[in-house]
Amino acid sequence: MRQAGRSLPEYRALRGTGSILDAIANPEIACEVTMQPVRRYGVDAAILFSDIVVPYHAIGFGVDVVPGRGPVIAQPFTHAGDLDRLRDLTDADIAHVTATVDLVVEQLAETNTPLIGFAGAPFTVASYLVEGAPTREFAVIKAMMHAQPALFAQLLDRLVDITISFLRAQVQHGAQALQLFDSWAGCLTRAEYERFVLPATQRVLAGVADLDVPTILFGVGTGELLTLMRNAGSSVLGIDWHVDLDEGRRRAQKPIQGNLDPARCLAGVELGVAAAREVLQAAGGDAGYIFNLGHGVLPSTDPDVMKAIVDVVHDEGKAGVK
Ligand code: 1CP
Repeated sequence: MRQAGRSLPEYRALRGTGSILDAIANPEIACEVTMQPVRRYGVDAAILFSDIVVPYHAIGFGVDVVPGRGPVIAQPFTHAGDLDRLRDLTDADIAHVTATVDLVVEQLAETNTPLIGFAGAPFTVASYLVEGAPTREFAVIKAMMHAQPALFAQLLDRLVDITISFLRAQVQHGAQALQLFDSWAGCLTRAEYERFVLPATQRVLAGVADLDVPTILFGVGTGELLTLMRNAGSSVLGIDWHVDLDEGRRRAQKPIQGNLDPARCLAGVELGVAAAREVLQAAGGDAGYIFNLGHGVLPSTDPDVMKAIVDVVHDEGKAGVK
């Protein structure tokens, strides 16, 4: 999740006011930001400080990440000619990312904490490239999907290749798990997901299968899609709070990660901890369960609430849930 970033004062102090892409381009800063939540909270894994648009910025697609808004594309993807702007990713393109992974892995070794590398799944990345900016409707990408299915498929094909290269590089430099964020897949019907999106996601996960690291596939509001997503090939499915944990697990038929509503972390330590306990209760003694929020930490979250939640998860984990 976009976790450390938005709530920690030490993050804001370090990052300043420029584009997040400048912070990501600097391995010392990106390493430090990755480490901040690990030090403060003692979480069981770190997630790399990067973003799903980083590889596309790296190949010069013309991406910026606007503070308070998110990824914005100067010239969105509109026609077949734009496929040429999505060339293969080379090691040199992402040397800053792999340098960060090197630094982080070295620091995490001291506490035996694994690093989760990540990428955006093809559909979610395509939604930014085609829409040009964050959207709630996904109208332009859905129109392309239906009106120009061949172009849409070619676009996703290009994104599959780039995503596989990006994920493989992170593992080659020491990431011990991978998360694939299909954050916005929940805007699709089951039929749309199955026909237009699932095959590309399957190809990404098949393209990293030989690396033998656990993979987590996550999306927001994907409760209705879980019985399809479980066929994508990930080891774990991430779920948000829209679907009850029990029901999510029944649909996923594999280990699940989630699903505390980040809004419930805004109600103070006591209520935040109570909300985390509800999730743990729902998880029961499931040995494969991974506690997480259902989406990123909200910017106004009090770090003391997060710390109390991590502590209660660890305490209860000793009693059987881990
Ligand atoms: O926070 C961390 O240290 C983790 C690193 C991280 C991750 C895993 C960032 C940094 N971004 C992401 C993934 C990401 N980026 C996703 C998938 C996960 C999710 O759904 O939250 C998505 C959809 C994005 C795209 C993005 N980047 C948005 C969403 C915009 C929208 O459509 O609503 C935003 C706001 C960003 C900027 C961003 N990236 C990361 C952070 C900490 C931020 C926040 C602002 C900043 O500090 O500039």
